[in-house]
Amino acid sequence: MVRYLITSAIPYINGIKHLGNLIGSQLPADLFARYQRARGNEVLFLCATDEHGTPAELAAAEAGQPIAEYCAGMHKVQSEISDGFRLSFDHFGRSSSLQNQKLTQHFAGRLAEANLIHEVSEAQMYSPTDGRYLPDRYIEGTCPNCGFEDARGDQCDNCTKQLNPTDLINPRSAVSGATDLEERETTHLYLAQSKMREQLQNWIDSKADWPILTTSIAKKWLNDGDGLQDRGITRDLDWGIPVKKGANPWPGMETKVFYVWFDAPIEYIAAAQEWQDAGKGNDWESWWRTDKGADDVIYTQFMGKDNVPFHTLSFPVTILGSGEPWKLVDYIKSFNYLNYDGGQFSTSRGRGVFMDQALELLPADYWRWWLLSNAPESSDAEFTWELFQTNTNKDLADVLGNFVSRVTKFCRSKFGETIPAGGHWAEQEALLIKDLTKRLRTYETLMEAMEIRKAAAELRAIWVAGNEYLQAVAPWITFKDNPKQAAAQIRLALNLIRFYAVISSPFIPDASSALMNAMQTRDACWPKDLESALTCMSPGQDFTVPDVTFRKITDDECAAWKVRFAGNA
Ligand code: B3M
Ligand code: ZN
Repeated sequence: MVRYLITSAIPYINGIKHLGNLIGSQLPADLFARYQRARGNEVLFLCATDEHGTPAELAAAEAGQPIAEYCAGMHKVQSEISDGFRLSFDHFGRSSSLQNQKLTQHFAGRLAEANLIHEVSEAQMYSPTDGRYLPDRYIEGTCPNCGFEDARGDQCDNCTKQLNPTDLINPRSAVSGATDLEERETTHLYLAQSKMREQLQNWIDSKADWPILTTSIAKKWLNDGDGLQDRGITRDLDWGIPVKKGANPWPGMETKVFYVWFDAPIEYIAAAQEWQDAGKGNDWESWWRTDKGADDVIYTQFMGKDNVPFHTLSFPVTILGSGEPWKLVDYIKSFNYLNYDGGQFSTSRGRGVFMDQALELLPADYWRWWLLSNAPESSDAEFTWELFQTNTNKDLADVLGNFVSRVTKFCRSKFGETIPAGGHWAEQEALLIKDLTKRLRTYETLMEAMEIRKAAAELRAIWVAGNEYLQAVAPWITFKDNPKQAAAQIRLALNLIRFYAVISSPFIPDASSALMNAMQTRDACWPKDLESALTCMSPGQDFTVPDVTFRKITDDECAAWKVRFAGNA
């Protein structure tokens, strides 16, 4: 018996995320969590808002709100939108929680004891124009690695390299654009990542089954001469976790806070503690500590490719360096980018569809299905309205929805809203069962391996097989000469609806529960043997004809949405 610990990258608090962010971590993590639960496994699925650092400070300033207030408000907003997308977190925490504060300070204390933190007196960018130090996103400039001109002080978005603010070429203030920056001496704490190179190397090398996207990024920075250089983990900011050594003060660090990327991954652990403290569970340490029973836990992380260096290098250094038996991640599923209609999603330019807007247009399942079945796994993917319309109309309305509608309406007209009795399965049914058995096992293997696009394709093929069966046996024709045989066929088809509801629930949870309700069944057991799964609803049981499961998206809607979300150039 294994247990599944699942985390999604924790979204920055600064505003509502777009569909590209959603498919980059939270949605696939939810798919996997729902799948494992549906298989009867115990799951702890955690996420949170990432509330510290310059993104939060800049956003609060722009909103003209005190930062604590801004974060509390945005946490609520993000939490409600996650619910709207049916993201089934067991807990949606906050990196600003007291639990995370204590745990972050604890880790820093342990790392200091292990001589993995040292103090560095360094030049820090100071902007006289802004009257402040410029850490991370307060500073922009040219990436010394790839030449990208809008690299930020902590990372280049183009080549994913982790940076220190002083690495940037032609640095400028992100607040005022000022370039008259001065370097001032100040002392910061550095995490000695380089001391752990060998341990990290061995650990990454042992992960032969990880996606190439994950290991290639990890290896690139591990083997790059200075990719694993020591990193500053403190900042001159007001908002953040105060720098302490466990519960003790850290002399000289009184005015500093930890760097957001130091405390954000620790929130994965703290979120479990928050989950327990909120009364939703107990024994959180049994999920996270191998000395407290976490040996049977399989831990999977989901994230966009830009987050991979922090999860394969920095965070493992924190965990391993602590010398304590915390659980290390077992599998990292990472994603490329989703682009929007020939360009990039852009928050500043309002380009692309954001999570709140998407839910105003259509129910969550439409988005879930399209995004997951087009997940940017092996390469970047692109959202266009044409593709969205074509794919969802075909898969959801024409294939799945139409099957449900034809079967239930035909049955109602000939036999009433009750599973009909009589007749026997013949060759066509045996063939269908054989085909579905093979396909279901493939689907399970793909879901287990988190091959999301391929799993979606297999699920689609399973829906198609039902339609083809119906077309081939044509109960509306059979009925004329042999109503009993038509009853057997339609009984199987009604059972297929329940079967579809069960196995599709990780992708389209709302439609699945609507179909379960229509079939008036609560039996959501994952099908093992197809023959029994397709005889689960017996003659005499009532059902109802459901409302339209999926409607079609019209050309007019698409044309209007294309204009509405084009953004201001
Ligand atoms: N907040 C970046 C992002 O939202 C960052 C992830 C933290 S995961 C510990 O993409
Ligand atoms: Zn770069």
